[in-house]
Amino acid sequence: MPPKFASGEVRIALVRQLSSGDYFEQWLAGAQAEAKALNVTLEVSSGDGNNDKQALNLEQAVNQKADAIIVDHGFAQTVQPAIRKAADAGIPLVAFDVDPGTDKAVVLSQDDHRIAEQALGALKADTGGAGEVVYVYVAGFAPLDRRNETWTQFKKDNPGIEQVAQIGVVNSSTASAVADQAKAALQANPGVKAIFAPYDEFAKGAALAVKELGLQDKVKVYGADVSTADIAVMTEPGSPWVATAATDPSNVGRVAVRAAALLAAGQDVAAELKVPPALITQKQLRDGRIANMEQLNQAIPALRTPDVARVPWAPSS
Ligand code: SR1
Repeated sequence: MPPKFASGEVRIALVRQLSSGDYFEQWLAGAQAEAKALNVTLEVSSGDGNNDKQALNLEQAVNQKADAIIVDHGFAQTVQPAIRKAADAGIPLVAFDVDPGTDKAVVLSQDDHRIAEQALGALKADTGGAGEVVYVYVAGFAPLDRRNETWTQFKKDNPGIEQVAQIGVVNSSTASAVADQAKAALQANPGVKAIFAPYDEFAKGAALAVKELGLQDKVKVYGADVSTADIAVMTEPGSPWVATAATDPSNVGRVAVRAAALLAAGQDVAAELKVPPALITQKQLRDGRIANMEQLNQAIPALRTPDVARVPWAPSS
């Protein structure tokens, strides 16, 4: 272990845009566990959806000369100026789900095109590639924008798929806001067969709307992300949420901290790191009696990616 790490002097700033919801909570738990294992201090801040606040937090991390910075989500125009300052100050940076605007940062993502491809593959298999679909999307979030690229191509490749409504909101109560929007969209479009909702807060909201309208035999939900709470929603009797494409968010948080730690130690890290997702179906969860993330990780060992940004001196990763 490099001496700076052994003495516990290394500080990594984690500068988040969002922190509420299953995905972001699991991600943070993984990041904190990895920081503990590597004996580094993780200084966590969140903009809680306020982009100006996130930019200020990032400026602060630069001014306080963190040994490395992780920027977790964020809008390019608000975070890129401070990312440039970090680069100019020689502070290594990992950009997760945000475009850093510089090739000096390591870019980490979950392979969002693949996430969308996997979920849409399930939608296509179930619908036969034809039918009315409600799409849930909010522009500006890099992972959602990449998933949207795949959705746009999917519609071109499958002319029988008709997007009859686009809904979406990201705030501190995303799932319930999306549920209200989804209800209205379903009532206005009684022929809908599927909802493509590629973020678990979207999928939870969509599933709630379908159930509240009693449409679960007609309308199925195809989502992204997974958590123990999501597994409960997917497997409950009559759930319309039939497939999700996901990584283990806590594993992704671990990867981000490992990459930042390597950079803080002056080691090389690939310019781009991608954590591959897996397709998880309702049938697989029910058949395998999978009720939580631990059981899911046992069933799908590929969700653990210890070789992505492996830290040679780590006790175990
Ligand atoms: C508002 S962006 C939400 C997405 O960020 C992460 O990439 C998760 O996968 C989630 O779907």
